[in-house]
Order: sequence, then structure tokens, then C-alpha cells
Amino acid sequence: MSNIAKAYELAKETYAAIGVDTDAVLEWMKGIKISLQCWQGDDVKGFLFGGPLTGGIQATGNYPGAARTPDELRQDIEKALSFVPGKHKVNLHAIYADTNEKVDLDELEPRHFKSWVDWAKEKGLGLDFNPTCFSHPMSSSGFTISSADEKIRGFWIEHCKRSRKIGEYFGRELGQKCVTNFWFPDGYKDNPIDKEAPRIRMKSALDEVFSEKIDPKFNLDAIESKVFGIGAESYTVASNEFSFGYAVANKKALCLDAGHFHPTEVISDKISSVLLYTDELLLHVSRPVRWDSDHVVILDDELNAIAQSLVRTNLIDRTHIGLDFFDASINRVAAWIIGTRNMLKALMKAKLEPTELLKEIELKGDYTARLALTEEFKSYPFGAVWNYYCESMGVPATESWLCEVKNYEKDILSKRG
Ligand code: RNT
Ligand code: ZN
Repeated sequence: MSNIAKAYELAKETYAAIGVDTDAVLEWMKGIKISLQCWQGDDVKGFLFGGPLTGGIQATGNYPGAARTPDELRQDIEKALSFVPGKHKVNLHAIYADTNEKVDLDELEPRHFKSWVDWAKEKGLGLDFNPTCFSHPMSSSGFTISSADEKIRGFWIEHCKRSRKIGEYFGRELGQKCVTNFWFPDGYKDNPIDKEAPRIRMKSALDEVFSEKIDPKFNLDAIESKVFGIGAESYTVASNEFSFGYAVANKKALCLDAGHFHPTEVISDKISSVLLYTDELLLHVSRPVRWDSDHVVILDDELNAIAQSLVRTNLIDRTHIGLDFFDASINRVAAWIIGTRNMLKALMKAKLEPTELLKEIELKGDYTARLALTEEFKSYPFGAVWNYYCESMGVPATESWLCEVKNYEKDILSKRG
């Protein structure tokens, strides 16, 4: 028996003593899907246009080895996924179309993503999608589908309509629902006079985007809210209230991005409220450091709290978990591995809790026991269960993956110009 298996057997007994069945937790973990953001691989550049990243988001750093082509990006994602236990999804943006044609965003069709679908089929992955409403000449005014200019608005409405068709194609081809997420950077740098008109325009533009019925088996639409962006500090059209309101009124999913709220405001506490009013929820799990900086997700208190909110009352069944970070200052493949493993670890930790027991204690009003037990459970042997899960799923249990990623950097990434 390996040391990892031995440690697991001991941990299993420890957890059994508090009524937690670790074997069942391992089975449950196998069903969890995390959506890996493709844009961590190339600092949100994409393959359609060579322009800078705009829309109030920024990738900082110039670590060598960013993917330059769809094949390189797929190779990097495969590498990352080989160190992540389970079967997952890949989240694409429209600018990641794989085509030799000169095609603009309002001309994109499912066929421009065929290579992604073929690859996903081969690897047993799901795909999610996003229209790219930034980094484009038509978004240079700071406004897209809420623009007062009819031509600009029309361009983005068309792009968004086409994006849903691409999502539907992904869902149909892969036999698992694609989540198509709509995020718009629209906003003003300085205090606007009329805060209402852009919101009225965005609302009716969205109505037009969603006018076509698409089978919910294949595509789920989500709207992402935001508090501010760089260069749009004073006003964001798709604020939390706008996006939540739109999602509730139109039976869409809301997307909560961990970096899109005020610095001490957390999404972990929003999940159970939002899901009272929407059927489904999308998360962009990210790590804001002082602002919406999109740092790599670490196993911190908020990540654990997000996982607990999802697991303790089973809201995970109606939640799609996507990652949204893009750090260009470290090895990008490692960034994916660190963030994705952490998301999975947090979910496993949450699932290793004797939740029913704690709920009973809470209902009895024994808050002393609630605090004492949750604190003691923090030092239960979670790591032994995680290591065993990795080993049984054929991926490295500990940091041994780092050495392989360093080799990949030496052999492949460092040779990219
Ligand atoms: C931006 C949003 C959005 C993007 C991606 C690239 O603040 O979080 O989700 O990060 O679409
Ligand atoms: Zn996001």
C-alpha cells in the first residue's frame, strides 16, 4: 500500500467518526466540473485581432511562453488538465475562433469553432462561451450594446446573437449544456448626467439578443455584473442591480464574478440569495487584490466560503463554476493548475464537513459548539483525502506536477518567440 493510500485509510477513520463518508466524497468529486478560462493562456489576446486588451480589464506581466495559436493554446490547456483530477470544461471567448478567414465579430459562425469542438470531443471536455465585447474598434467609445449610436449597438447585438448560436452548437455537439456569458464593459470614466438611458438601451438590446428561442438543453445565457472598470470608474451600465434584475425578470442566469464588487463585499454570501430568484447561477471565481486584479485563485477564506455556500445546501446543483483570472507574470500553465486544483480542494473540504450535524447544532442555538467544531474540523486530515483522490484519478497528488511544468516550460514554452 502506498503511503498516500495508508494516510487515506487513517483519514477515512477520522472522518467516519464524525459521520463523514470519505469514499462517497470521492465519488461526488468525480461529478464536479470546473470551466477553465482559455484566456489565462494568452493574456486575453485571442486570435482574431492583434489589438490591445481594452474594456477596463488588464493582464499585467510579460512572462514568456504565451500561446500564439489555437494549437498552442490547446496544447497548454491539455498540459494543465493533465494535473487536474476529473473531467472539466473549457471556456472560450469569441476572439478565440480558429479560422484562416478574415472574419469580424458580427460574422462569426459555429463553423469557426469546429476545431475546438473536435478537440473537446476527443478529450471528453465540455465547452462554454462568451461574446467578446471589448478589444475591438467598435468598443472604443467605451460602449457596446448600450451605445447611443445605432450602428455600434447593432454590431454588438449581432455579435451577441451569433454567440448564442455558437453556444447552442457547442451544447448540441458535445451533449452538455454550454453556458454563454454576457459581460459588457459599458460605462463612463466620469460622472454621467443620464444614468438611465444607457440602461434602457442595454435592456432592450438584450431583449433583442435573446429574442430567438434556443433549447435550454444546449445553451444557458448568463449576465455578468460589475462595479467598475479601469477607465470606467464612475458608472457601469451592467451593475449588480441591472444584471440581477434582468436575469430574474427574463429567466437568465446571473454571473457573479468574485472581483466585481466593492473590496470587502464577497460573492460567497450572495449565492443563496441569488438562487432564490434565478434557476441557475454562473460563478467567475477570481481573486481581487485591492481591485478587480484577476489574480490566480488561492485556497483562502473566501474560496472556502464560496465552496461552503455551494455545498452545504446543495446549491452547487444549480451553479456553473467558471474560473476568471489572467496572470501574465507567472507560468500560465501553472496558473491554471494552481487555480483549478484550489477550486476543487475547496469543494472537497466543504464536502468533508458533517453539515447535517452542524445544522442541528445551529438550530438548537448552540453557537458555542458550532464555533468549536468548525474550528476543530479545520485541522482534520483533508490533505490525505485530496492526495488519495489525485492518486486514484491518475494525477500527481502533491507539488510534483511543478517539476513537469518546469520541463514543459523549458522544452516548449520558452521556445515560443
Ligand atoms: C471582466 C469580466 C469578464 C472577463 C472575461 C475575459 O471584468 O470579469 O468576465 O474577465 O470575459
Ligand atoms: Zn468575469
